[in-house]
Amino acid sequence: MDLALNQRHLSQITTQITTQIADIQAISTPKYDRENTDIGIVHLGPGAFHRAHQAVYTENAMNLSGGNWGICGVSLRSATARDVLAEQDNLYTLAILDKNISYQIIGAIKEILVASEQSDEVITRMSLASTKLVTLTITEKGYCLAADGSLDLSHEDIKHDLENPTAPISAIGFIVESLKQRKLNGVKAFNVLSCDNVSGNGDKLRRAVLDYAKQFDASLRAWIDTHVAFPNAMVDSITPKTESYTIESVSKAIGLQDNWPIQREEFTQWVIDSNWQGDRPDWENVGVIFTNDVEGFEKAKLRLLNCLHSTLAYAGSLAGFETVFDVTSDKGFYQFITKLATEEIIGSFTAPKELDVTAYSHDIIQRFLNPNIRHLLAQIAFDGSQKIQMRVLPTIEDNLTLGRSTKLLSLSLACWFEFICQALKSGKEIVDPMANDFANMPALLSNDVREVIEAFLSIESIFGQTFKNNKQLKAQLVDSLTTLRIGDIKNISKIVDQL
Ligand code: CS2
Repeated sequence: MDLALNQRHLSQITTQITTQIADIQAISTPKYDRENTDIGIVHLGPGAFHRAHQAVYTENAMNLSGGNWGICGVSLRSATARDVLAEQDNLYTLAILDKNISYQIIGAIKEILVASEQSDEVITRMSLASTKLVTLTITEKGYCLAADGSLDLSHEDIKHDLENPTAPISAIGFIVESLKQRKLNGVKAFNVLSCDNVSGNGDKLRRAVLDYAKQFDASLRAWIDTHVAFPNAMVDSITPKTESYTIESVSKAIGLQDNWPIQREEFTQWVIDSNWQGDRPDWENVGVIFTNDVEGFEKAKLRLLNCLHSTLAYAGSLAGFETVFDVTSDKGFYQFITKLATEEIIGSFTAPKELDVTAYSHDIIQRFLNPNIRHLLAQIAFDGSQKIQMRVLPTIEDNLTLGRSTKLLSLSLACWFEFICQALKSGKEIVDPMANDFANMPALLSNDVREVIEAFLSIESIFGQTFKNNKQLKAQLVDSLTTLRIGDIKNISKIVDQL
């Protein structure tokens, strides 16, 4: 196929409806004047999730109401996205693969910069008055936080930026340096919107930014504190990484070569704190929920969807499954995560009054059974040392306080322990910012389960002080890990029954 997706071809791709057996395929293209739309948002971390979620809401907002809300994506390290998308005018296809299949060509991203090569251009873009919002998907580790939620000043990226503030490498460094430029030049501050799976993401980012600014200039810190909003937000849409089959199937469907399409489920949700002022796209009229109870929504999502995801990622990988669909289709694992959700997660938090949390939990598990989405457990297993802090540990902590069961949560945590231990023993790569730390902990190779548990719980940057001193939890973890090691995790029901 010689036709590359680009701006010139957009007019040729009319909204085609081709009917195929059992599903309708629709292809839509930008309805706003893309070539004359200016950039109003800088997004740090334009990975798969950003391009399938926030960029799509912004696209739909511009289709509905216009506005200069073009996005400049800033890759903090890799140049791949910039180089591939530059070949196709930064256009890409969103493939929604669910009961219905549809394709939407997204034009919201107008520019992609690579921070490690173009830091001056990034700061210039972030310092322009036309940039009203900085949004982020930098994953949990990108916040450079210490266990107590403060900025980790010993983090290598933060140390670099403190010594080279005008040529930063961290998201926080770029935010503060560009705000400093705006303050110096009398340009109104932008607002900052985190779109990561981090509880209290806006609050945590705000604290980190203020901690960083304080290292340089108290007046800059005070100016940011006064003029920049950091609303909390919850984001949700299951978005596997793009694989070669995605590129082939999407290019065939749209009749043009798209070298970087994005695939996603139909379900999508974005909940943003309503308590802030500032210019933004017409998001509320394209489905974004603005509320003063983000916390309830984020707890429901992190503790249910993401905890069940991580549980399946480790338990399912140990059992030899490859995808979320495969492992959820196994009756024993389906029953395990249903029991975990029903008996130990629901009830551990106050759900938003408008959310039927039982139905929400059931729907999440049904979403895992989407046969059109090939979501690799290995992808979800990345960065477990960061993810369990948002997804598993807060529920354990609350259940211990409330006197509720933590048996199945302990099994979930033990599955992560065993996943790490088996990777260390086999020499399999561990994708985690703490991979080197684990490799330097010989106790994790021990056959003595108690020694393994003590070693993990001693990692204060993950478990703080409380977990290692809780005898009940420690006993449950020893019981879970022992059962995992002597039993066959493929028969998860038997393991659960033995606990
Ligand atoms: C997944 C999330 O990779 C992971 O850790 O659990 O990316 C998950 O797909 C999204 O949070 C769903 O909204």
